[in-house]
Amino acid sequence: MKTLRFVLGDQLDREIASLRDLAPGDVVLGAEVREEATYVRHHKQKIAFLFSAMRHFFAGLAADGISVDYRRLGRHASFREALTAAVAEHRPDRVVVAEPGEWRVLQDMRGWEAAVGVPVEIRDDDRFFADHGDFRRFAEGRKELRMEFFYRELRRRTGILMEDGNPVGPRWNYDPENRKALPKDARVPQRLRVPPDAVTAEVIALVETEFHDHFGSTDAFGWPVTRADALRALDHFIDDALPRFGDVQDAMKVGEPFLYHALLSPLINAGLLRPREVVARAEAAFRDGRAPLNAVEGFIRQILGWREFIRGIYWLKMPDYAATNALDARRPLPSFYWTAETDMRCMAEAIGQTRDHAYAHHIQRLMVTGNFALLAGIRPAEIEEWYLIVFADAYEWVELPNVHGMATFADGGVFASKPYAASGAYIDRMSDYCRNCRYDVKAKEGEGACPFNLLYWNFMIGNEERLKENRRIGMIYKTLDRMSPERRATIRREATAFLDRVCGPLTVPDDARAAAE
Ligand code: FAD
Ligand code: DLZ
Ligand code: SF4
Repeated sequence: MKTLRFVLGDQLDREIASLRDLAPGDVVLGAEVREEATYVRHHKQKIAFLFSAMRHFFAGLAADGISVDYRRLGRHASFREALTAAVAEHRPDRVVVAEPGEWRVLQDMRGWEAAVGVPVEIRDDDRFFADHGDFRRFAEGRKELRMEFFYRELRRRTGILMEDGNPVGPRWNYDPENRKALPKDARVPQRLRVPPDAVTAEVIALVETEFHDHFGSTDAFGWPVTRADALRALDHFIDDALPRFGDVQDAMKVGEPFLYHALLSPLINAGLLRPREVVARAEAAFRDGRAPLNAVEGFIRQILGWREFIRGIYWLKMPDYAATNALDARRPLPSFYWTAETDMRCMAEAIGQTRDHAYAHHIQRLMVTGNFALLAGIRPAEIEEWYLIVFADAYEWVELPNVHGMATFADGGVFASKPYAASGAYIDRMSDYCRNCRYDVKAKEGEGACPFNLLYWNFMIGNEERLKENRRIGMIYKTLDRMSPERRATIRREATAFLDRVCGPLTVPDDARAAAE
């Protein structure tokens, strides 16, 4: 039976389900299509990374004697168009594809069979530790969905960091040890950056022509684009950064975009690295005494815990998940999210490095750009689109729950027990940003006060009815109860003036807009 196997840009793994029973006579299809690069206007570096990784991957298959049909940008506008043309050309008996990472694409994929006139088999994407059924069973009958319990279930099931049925150490979680600020004399390791080869250089030129008006710069491009270089990057992380990853996992520093983070998410998400091998390498580093448990457990929890859990939430809750706006957030996204031109040093650092590297680490995403969006009440659709655009690792399955749920609480607490709202004090504790900022992090209001302080209290006042019954933030409302009405009014007035200036006026609520239409 002749099979056409369609491998998407984030499925660049020789062991992907769609290639598993590859037989002589089969054809493997790949396609650069404009729709995928423009359904949101992805960061230039993200497009360049993916196109270059795709070209290398398919060239590798061809070099191994596999029959490849690789269609470069310009021939087809969409996946469906590329597949239809390839089916007409190769006349296969069937098409095989692995399930995509986005609801949008799955909906389209379900219509491919009718469009191309041959059976289309959509296989589970089993690069993950858990499948959809595992997560559904975990979620069934639970009042609260918490990452920690799913993580423990996966630890037990896989035996990762386990001994005789118990967690090694013997705790499940070493997070309390992982919240240190960066010591003043810390020597941050040089990170592996792979300079563009000829393929990447060609793709960068293409991107600069075809997508010149997209966000971001390609000047500092340094992503590995082959499996061999991805494995080098993994080695480099395990040897040079993992041992300190835990201690200062939440720290931030001016001019240091990477610190001890893995920089592996674009590679894992695109298929160049397998989550299982990344976790196995980290565990081996602990077992061999090359990295401490707090670092290794902390790192493995990100992949075996958070990554799996986030994916579970996405597929369990979509498509309704994306439509909620639990805190009635209605401000437009400020323009400095695109320019990095703001006096807020923390925001300028996080956004500036995102423009330059298509990367910011977790705490910058959560507690700087995410926290601002939460406190300012940025419209969910706008902030979500920003996150989907700007990071080289962003696909909706992982971006959406992180933004809609974890950072902005727009889902009303599907899996977070409270909004991750923080004032400037948190950023000051975890970084040197505030020392380098024109605003005063100690000042709560008035000219020159840190906007995060003003917005934090404004957020708490504005959401009092929604949040005051929440056990995890009840204490804040006790403080608020002691605040004089005059001070509350000052905070509301100053915050509104600030938000009107940097974001623009409140937009019409979605339900009112719908009613008017
Ligand atoms: P490290 O900090 O070194 O962590 C190791 C690995 O753990 C990562 O490579 C990643 O595979 C995994 N991981 C860690 N945290 C998460 C998480 N919360 N969800 C899923 N995987 C996780 N990650 C993405 O891959 N794509 C996204 O689009 C994305 N958007 C995010 C948006 C927001 C608002 C937040 C708060 C987090 C987001 N994350 C996203 C999760 C996380 O920030 C990134 O995975 C991480 O910063 C990638 O950098 P790293 O490889 O250096 O990770
Ligand atoms: C992100 C992306 C981009 C920019 N371009 C392509 C492409 O041209 N061809 C392709 O196969 N995949 C691309 N991707 C990744 C897809 O958007 C991704 O496969 C879907 O969103 C499903 O996760
Ligand atoms: Fe950010 Fe406020 Fe610190 Fe400035 S003072 S860096 S705005 S937290």
